[in-house]
Amino acid sequence: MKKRLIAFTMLVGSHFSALSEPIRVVVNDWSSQRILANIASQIFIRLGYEVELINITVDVQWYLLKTNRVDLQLEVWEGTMEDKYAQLHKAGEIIDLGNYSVVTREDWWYPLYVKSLCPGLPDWKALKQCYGVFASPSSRGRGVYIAGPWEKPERARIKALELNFIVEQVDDDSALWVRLKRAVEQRRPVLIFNWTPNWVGAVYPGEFVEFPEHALECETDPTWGANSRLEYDCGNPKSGWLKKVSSRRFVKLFPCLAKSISSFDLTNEEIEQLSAQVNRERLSPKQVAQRWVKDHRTRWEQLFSECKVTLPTSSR
Ligand code: TMO
Repeated sequence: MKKRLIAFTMLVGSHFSALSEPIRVVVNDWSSQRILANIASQIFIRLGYEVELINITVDVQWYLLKTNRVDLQLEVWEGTMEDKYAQLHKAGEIIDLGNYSVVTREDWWYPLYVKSLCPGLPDWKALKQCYGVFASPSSRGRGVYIAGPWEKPERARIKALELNFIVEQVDDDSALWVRLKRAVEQRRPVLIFNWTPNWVGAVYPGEFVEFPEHALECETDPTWGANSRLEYDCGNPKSGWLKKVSSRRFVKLFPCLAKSISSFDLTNEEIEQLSAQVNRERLSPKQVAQRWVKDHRTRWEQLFSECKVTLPTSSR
């Protein structure tokens, strides 16, 4: 196989050299990202490319993107990933393939009934009084905030805002939803990490905690904000971006795909509906992607129309 592909390269030029290399698409640990990774993969396969799905966490992905060992990350969120993204992008080590027409938010969140158990919410200052209702048997009276595995200095924020809380971190999104479901069934107070667009809000009406407004200086300048000695005395952005990022290798080897991906767009509603198919209809990310690719054929065929791999007939 390899030998044949090398022969093609000599025959038809560098455009086809890409064929000998699979496109490595990053798969992370929450539904919508898994689905988009599978959608891209399904499209690439239908166009004639070879694809590998690479399961890794967000904190591992940056180094692999920068060293060209993985190629494509379809969901980079401002609230949790902007620091690392900005650092690598500024150094020219990753490629920005553009934003979706999506407005994102990621932060502390609770189902609505919690408001009556902690009066003053959504204002974060309410948590200074009623942290006790969020305590668990092992938290020694402190409130418990249940976070996902995504990087954000939650403990730094708790410290800077002088909140009497501890962070309990779970492994992936479904672990968060298990905790949420259990609390809702017993109408117990619960504070979890959540985000939009996501399927959760349509099933469990809820709200984000309103922390002090986010600003870049909040994360770099200790004197900024309510706490004059510490950084992170603010919330995450309320209208954050969602973008696609690739390795440098990807745009060199697959310029046509890179161009098309940069025009690939989705709305908040579409991402919510996609994630609901995994979390409510219990389909796998791959099944959801197959359904999407089938139902939106004209849309993606148009977008990727220039990128189809057509081997010269003489080589068959
Ligand atoms: C990155 N995430 C959407 C899970 O916050």
